Amino acid sequence: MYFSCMLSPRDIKQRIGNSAVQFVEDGMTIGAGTGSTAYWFIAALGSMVSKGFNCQVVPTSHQTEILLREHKIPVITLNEAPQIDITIDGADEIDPQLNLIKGGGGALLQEKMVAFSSRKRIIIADESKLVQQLGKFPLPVEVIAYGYKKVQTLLEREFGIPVNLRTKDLSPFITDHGHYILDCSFQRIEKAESLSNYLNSIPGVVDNGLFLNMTTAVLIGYNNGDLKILP
Ligand code: A5P
Repeated sequence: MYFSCMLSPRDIKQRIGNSAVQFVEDGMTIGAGTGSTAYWFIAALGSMVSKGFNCQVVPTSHQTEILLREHKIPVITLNEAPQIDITIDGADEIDPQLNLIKGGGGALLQEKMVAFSSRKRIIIADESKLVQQLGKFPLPVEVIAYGYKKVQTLLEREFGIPVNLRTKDLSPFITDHGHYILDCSFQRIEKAESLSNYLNSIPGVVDNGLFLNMTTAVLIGYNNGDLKILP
């Protein structure tokens, strides 16, 4: 009888996080992602730092900054970073061209700024994040709180889709930079580039969760324990 070995979601993420340290080198300035997969990369990096590995790290969120400090990993701000060598972060959806939806954790703005300033951008994710077409995961759009309902109504009418204000404990979810998030249920995003440009042209929109043409490589963890680097 054949038994296939299936790992738990937590074990897959831990395996991906441990393997992601293969991309970092001593002395690097590193961007550290946000979320439950990046958590394990930071834990693995922390263990290397405790053994003398030298690096400085730019966090992509307040939550990540706390985690880095818990692991005694040297933290610097984006302004202080001369050049970020590599950023390692998670994603919510990854299409065959390695375009992404990010922002499920609400950190998309800082994540995009740190990624944009990085020479290499590595995405770490389990196989559930691989999709043929972006859009099933609701696209987060970060907006300033003032007048957000106008943006919400515009997007609902323009695209005929549900657009929900993200909430936490029955109040609006507030991002690290004091903004709100509108989650847009497109289901299928056909023209990601023009959509992204359109969204970012609306007064009140700060940025959106489409990360296009930004990914250097993706490290994917499979349920059976395999790891694969794409492309
Ligand atoms: C945070 O805002 C997100 O972009 C995360 O990187 C993304 O949601 C992936 O998180 P998980 O690794 O927890 O799925």
